[in-house]
Parts: sequence; C-alpha cells; structure tokens
Amino acid sequence: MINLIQHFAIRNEVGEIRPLKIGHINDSFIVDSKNPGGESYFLQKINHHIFKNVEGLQKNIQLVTNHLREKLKEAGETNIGQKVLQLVPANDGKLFYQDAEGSFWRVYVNIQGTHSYDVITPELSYKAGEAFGNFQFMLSDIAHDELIETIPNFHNIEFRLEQFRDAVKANAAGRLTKTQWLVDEIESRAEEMCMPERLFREGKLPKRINHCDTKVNNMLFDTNDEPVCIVDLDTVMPGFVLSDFGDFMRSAANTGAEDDENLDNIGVNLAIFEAYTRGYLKKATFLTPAELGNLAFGAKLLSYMQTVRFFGDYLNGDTYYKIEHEHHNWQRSLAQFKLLQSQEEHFEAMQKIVFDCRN
Ligand code: GN1
Ligand code: MG
Repeated sequence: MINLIQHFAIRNEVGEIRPLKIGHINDSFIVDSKNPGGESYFLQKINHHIFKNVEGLQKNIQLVTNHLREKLKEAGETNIGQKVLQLVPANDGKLFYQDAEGSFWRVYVNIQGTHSYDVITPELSYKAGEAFGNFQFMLSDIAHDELIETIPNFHNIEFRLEQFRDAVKANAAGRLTKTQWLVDEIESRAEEMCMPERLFREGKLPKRINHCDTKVNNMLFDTNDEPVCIVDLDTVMPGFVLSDFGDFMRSAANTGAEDDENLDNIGVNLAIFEAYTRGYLKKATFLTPAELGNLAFGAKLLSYMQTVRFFGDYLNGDTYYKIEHEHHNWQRSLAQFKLLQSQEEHFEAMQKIVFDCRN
C-alpha cells in the first residue's frame, strides 16, 4: 500500500495507512502523515466494475471541484481547502493510478478536523438542507454536456425497474420463492413511481446538476458542527431535484437504520423532514412549481428505488453492494420497503410541510 501512494504527487512522508469502513461500493483508506499535524490523504480504490469509465469519472470530479472552488472564491469564502475536495494527481499527471492488477486508485487531500453523522438532529438537518440547496445552486451553471453520466441512467426508475425485472426473470440465486410477495409490492407501485420520468418527457419537469448520493453521511461538519464540505462526488450528474431531496430523507428522516433488522424501529422522522425542508427551501429558490410539488414524492421514490436496487442485487446473488452477511441485501430491502410504507402513510403530512416551508 505504501508503494501505491508513492505513485501520487503527495507532499508528505507517509505514516500509517488505515482502512475506513464507509460506503457500499469503493474501498477507502486514510493515509496519515508521519509528522503529526501534517497533510494527510484519503486514498480510494475505485470500483471499476461499477464506474466503468474511470477517466471520465475523475474528469467529472475535477470539473465539479474546480467549479465549486471558483464559486466559493467569488463569494469571498476563506479556508477553501476545508470546503471542497482536492484531488491529488498521480506523478504522471493523471487523476488516477492503475496498478499491475488493473485496479484503479485515486487520492484526495484529507479534510482534517471534520466528522460526519449517520444519525442527525433537526438542528443539523436544517443546516444540511441549506448546504445541499447551496450545492445545487453553485453547480447550476455547469453545462449538462460537460459532465458524463458516470453510471448511465443512475436514478432513472424506469431503467432500474427494467434491471429488476431481468433479475426476477433470471432468479440467478434461486431466492425468489420466499420473496415473491415483495416483487408484487414493487410492481403494484411501478406506474406511480415512473411519474417523474413521464413528466420529464412531457417537458414538465427539468433536470439540474444533482449530487445523486445525498446520504446524510456524505456531508462533513467542522468542530463547531457547521457543514463544511459535501463529499462522494462520484455521481454528480443531471437529475431531478426530488432525487437529491428524497435521498437525504431516505437516509436521515428515518427513525431506524438503512438496514435495520428490527422493522419496528423504522418510520418517517417528521422533525428531521421539516428541518431539512426548511433549510433546503431557503437556498433552493430556483424551483419550479412542479419541482416543489414533487419533493415529498421524491422521498417515497428514493426509498422505493433503493428497495428495488437492494432487492434486485439480492436476487442476482449479491453482485453489486458489499454485504456483511448472507441475507444482508434482503434485510436492507425489507428495511427500505418498511420506510416506504411509513412515507406512504405520512405522505400528506410531508406534502404539507413542503408547502408550509416554501418561500
Ligand atoms: C451506494 O457510495 P455509497 O456506498 O454511499 C450507492 C448509492 C446508494 C447507497 C445506499 C454508486 O452509495 O446509490 O443509494 O449505496 N452508490 C452507487 O446506501 O451505487
Ligand atoms: Mg457513493
């Protein structure tokens, strides 16, 4: 591993290299500096079975981070090194390094003095809403064709349902017998859930540059608990704002965990929902009535989409997400579906919150 990091243009002598247990896709490590207080690094092995165009992925990230840096400078911000990710190029100038085994690696400067949350308070949720709203705003003037779709059709539910139906048909892991009831639940909602894609085709719902992975733990807070930096920029691409709004609610406005084994823990946390919505709408002043009117729907859609994706992976025999035990993807599917049911029950309350919080 130490040999690996030497391929990057780092400025410090390397100390310990520690694996981090974050994310379901890439492998992450912190590379400490040998000198206490020195610059440290965030090393990642990119899952190139999922991100098939690594060069395009890295170019996207460079473009997005440069853009954000410019915006922050224009706004007179200081300490920008803490507020935007900074890629460290390889010694040959490329934004990644490919090792002898064909694996792809990248390095960021590690943003020290920050932390993230898996479970959040309403107060922090309000600040997170402002931060994600501002993030969308800062990226709103990047031309859509400057960015590639690092995973084509990533948040397109019509496409996700097609993949899911293929998984059901193939039943590769032989897991369908006991799980057919959830296939039926998914199918009974399929038409409703494809509504945003239909609105888009009719020219009634726009796409904007989205983060597309607005999980609560993709935001770094400083020692004063102020949000400083949004991380995990692998999937920044055009999409519906309801998607980013919904993914935050899916991960934060849940009284249980994403993969909670006790389904009784799971339900919508309306206090978090309200606080985030207030913060988000304060910054996202650019929304059309159709976008605003479908934010609460986005919360349902993202829980649904995640059920479809986890369950599809379970049926395929766990080929996409990292799992910690044999039936982990099934446990995740059940937990996400339970959240969806709770969101359905509370849909009117969620809609009312959005309308009460609008400017
Ligand atoms: C994956 O990067 P990570 O592991 O936080 C996934 C997201 C899912 C999420 C579910 C590229 O995100 O789309 O919402 O897991 N990322 C990719 O927790 O598929
Ligand atoms: Mg991610």
